[in-house]
Amino acid sequence: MVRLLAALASTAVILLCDASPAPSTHAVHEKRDVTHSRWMKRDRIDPTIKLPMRVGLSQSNLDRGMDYVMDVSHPASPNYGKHWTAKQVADAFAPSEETVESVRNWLVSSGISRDRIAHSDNQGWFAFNASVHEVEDLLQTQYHRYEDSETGHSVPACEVYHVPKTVQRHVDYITPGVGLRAPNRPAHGKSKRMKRDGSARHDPIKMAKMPVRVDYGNVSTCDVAITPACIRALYNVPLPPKTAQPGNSIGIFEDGDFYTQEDLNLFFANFTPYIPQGTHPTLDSIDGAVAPVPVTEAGGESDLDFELSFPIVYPTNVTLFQTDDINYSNGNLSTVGIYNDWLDAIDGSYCNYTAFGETGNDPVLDPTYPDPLPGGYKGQLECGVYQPTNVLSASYSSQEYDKPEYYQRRQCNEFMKLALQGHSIFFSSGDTGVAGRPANPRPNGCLGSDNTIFNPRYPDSCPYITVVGATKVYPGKTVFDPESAANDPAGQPYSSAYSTGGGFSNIYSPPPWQQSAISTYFTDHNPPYPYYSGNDSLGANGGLYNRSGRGYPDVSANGDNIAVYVGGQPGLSGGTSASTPIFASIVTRINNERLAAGKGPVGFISPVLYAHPEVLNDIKNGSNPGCNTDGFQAVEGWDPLTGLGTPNYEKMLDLFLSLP
Ligand SMILES: *[C@@H]1O[C@H](CO)[C@@H](O)[C@H](O)[C@H]1NC(C)=O
Ligand SMILES: *[C@@H]1O[C@H](CO)[C@@H](O)[C@H](O)[C@H]1NC(C)=O
Ligand SMILES: *[C@@H]1O[C@H](CO)[C@@H](O)[C@H](O)[C@H]1NC(C)=O
Ligand SMILES: *[C@@H]1O[C@H](CO)[C@@H](O)[C@H](O)[C@H]1NC(C)=O
Ligand SMILES: *[C@@H]1O[C@H](CO)[C@@H](O)[C@H](O)[C@H]1NC(C)=O
Ligand SMILES: *[C@@H]1O[C@H](CO)[C@@H](O)[C@H](O)[C@H]1NC(C)=O
Ligand SMILES: *[C@@H]1O[C@H](CO)[C@@H](O)[C@H](O)[C@H]1NC(C)=O
Ligand SMILES: *[C@@H]1O[C@H](CO)[C@@H](O)[C@H](O)[C@H]1NC(C)=O
Ligand SMILES: CC(=O)N[C@H]1CO[C@H](CO)[C@@H](O)[C@@H]1O
Repeated sequence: MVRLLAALASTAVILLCDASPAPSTHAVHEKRDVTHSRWMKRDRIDPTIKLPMRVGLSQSNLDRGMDYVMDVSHPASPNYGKHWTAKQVADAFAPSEETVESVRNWLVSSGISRDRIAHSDNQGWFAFNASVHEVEDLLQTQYHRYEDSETGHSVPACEVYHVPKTVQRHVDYITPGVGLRAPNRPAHGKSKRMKRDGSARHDPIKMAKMPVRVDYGNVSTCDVAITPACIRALYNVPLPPKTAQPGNSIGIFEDGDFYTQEDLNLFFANFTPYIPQGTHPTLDSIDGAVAPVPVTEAGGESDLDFELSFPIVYPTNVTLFQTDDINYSNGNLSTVGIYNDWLDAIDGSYCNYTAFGETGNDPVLDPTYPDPLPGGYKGQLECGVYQPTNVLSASYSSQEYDKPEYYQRRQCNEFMKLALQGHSIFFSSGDTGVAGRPANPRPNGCLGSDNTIFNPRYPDSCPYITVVGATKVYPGKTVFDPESAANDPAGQPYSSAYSTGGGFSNIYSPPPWQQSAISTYFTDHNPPYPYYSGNDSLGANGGLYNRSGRGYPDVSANGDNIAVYVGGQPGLSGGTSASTPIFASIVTRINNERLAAGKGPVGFISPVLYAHPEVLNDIKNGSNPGCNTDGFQAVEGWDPLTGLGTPNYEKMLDLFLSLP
């Protein structure tokens, strides 16, 4: 590609003919409808230059993914719990023989001979080299050089291209095509570092000093500090089982934040003497990631995740999916995609998966391996090197707004495939209420020209993720009182304001298992804000949220005043970062019991929980302010800040043991 671009840059092309209109046998397949001020249209491309063409084939049955997931995850389905194998998943979605043949026949009959066409191993796409002249004929288009004003890169692209109507449904996308994407690295070696806003990373961990008045074994101080004893009391979790079921594990995702053994040891010694000193997660290091780190570099996210999960699941294994080499994970580089490398490592088929106009990792958003920087990971991108655990927990999220929709949909589809295979996936709902994370040009983290519109989270809005919001035991309350939604104004007790994330997607509509809960919410507890919906534009009618979007979170758990050791010091930590491993650990305990009873893991649990909200503690008090509003209110039933509520382990266990 580098050589091609150099050739383009040095070739002056003067060709002024207009493309004649495409024949009526053809249809527009893709047309660029966004104008990118960053990209400048330059000269036509020399017709003799060869382009590396790739035709992504339409996957079969993509539109049936939701039905397939319902079939194995809905408690009323006769196939409940009959999770799919990786091969069943691959076969169900591979392009059909008809698709492969139709596209190949079109190419061959257009003059691209059979021996020039390569077919990817995963059946997903065709590749061939062809001259610009051939491709312009094939796609009834014209190629120009487009120059990226920020990096100096040039890419060949067209504004619109056509394919025969008879093959259109078999083609996902063609590159080079309308897309304008180039690596964010400068073309001319000069380093112009793009500052990242940290938006792809975990919410900043909030820490406050540990108050002196805490009796660690006594639940009477849970309104001051949440200890493992408080969590057991809140959610009815008995002390951990004596034995762990082989192969059962909770997998925790980390990127750019690292645990330290010294903190885990201090925590175990003070709060959970039944966990031996030195107990640590099993490290599944992805693309050169290293953990643990010395206590001086302890990460508040990782320490919190393990100090919450071990007390609930021990002696069950905890797996650490530490992701990305130090150059990418320390946030110095401009890439902002973080889950794709993890998903590649636990499902090799994802590395080359074609859908939504993209194959494999995104060249702009995702890290590139081998990492060319000094000290970077020199291996190839790791594909399928680890097994995904039964439960996956990630306390990292950003905003839908930060990533292109095709990128999110491709990734969401992978979460769907993991759900089909029986994995439960939990993400945190964010710590900024109905707003997103503040970052220029959105100082309050809200959308629209006036920064007033609520800002939904990514990847939370993907319906195949079970999203966890945060609750709190307010001062003066006990673990036997109902909890409230977590909302701390600045200084109480952390230095910055924190309110549990929640709202409605601008991308996905409510999945079938959630529809009735959402409509009950709107009927019985209509929020006092104007909204937009359907095909309305963002913010139409003065709307602050999308009334047709998937609502989140799905559930919640405590996420405030959590007792931790970080950097060798005791303290209080908070955030939906805490809620997520708590909920995920409780589900891991349930898997342990199901496995002991000869059953499979619970898999994707949202459909069961929406059908049986009685196994959760409904949270009916509190709000999640943001965007200069009070946010939403916690009410009876599902609401967009505490979901269906917090876990009641005994009730959940009975329910899940009663299912096949
Ligand atoms: C296209 O050409 C490049 C460079 O000559 C070559 O490496 C590649 O294998 C070719 N691709 C196909 C599909 O023939
Ligand atoms: C817990 O603390 C309360 C108040 O300090 C005290 O009354 C109670 O006896 C303690 N319970 C236990 C089990 O130590
Ligand atoms: C826990 O993980 C270790 C290391 O991978 C493995 O040897 C052990 O068998 C696992 N234990 C269980 C109960 O699965
Ligand atoms: C990268 O970021 C880390 C902080 O995460 C900093 O300590 C380090 O100096 C940075 N390295 C470079 C080369 O900028
Ligand atoms: C990449 O990592 C190496 C080793 O830690 C470090 O020396 C180098 O400064 C890093 N480069 C950047 C750009 O962060
Ligand atoms: C609102 O959500 C729906 C999903 O149901 C989506 O199709 C639509 O584009 C969203 N509207 C806006 C303005 O984002
Ligand atoms: C949105 O627009 C599409 C295409 O114009 C139409 O099919 C669909 O019914 C519209 N949806 C709503 C909710 O109005
Ligand atoms: C309701 O939540 C507020 C904080 O939003 C808290 O101050 C109050 O104590 C809670 N009330 C009850 C009855 O839990
Ligand atoms: C068959 C195929 O296309 N394999 C590719 C899958 O993705 C990895 C990582 O991007 C490549 O190295 C393989 O060549």
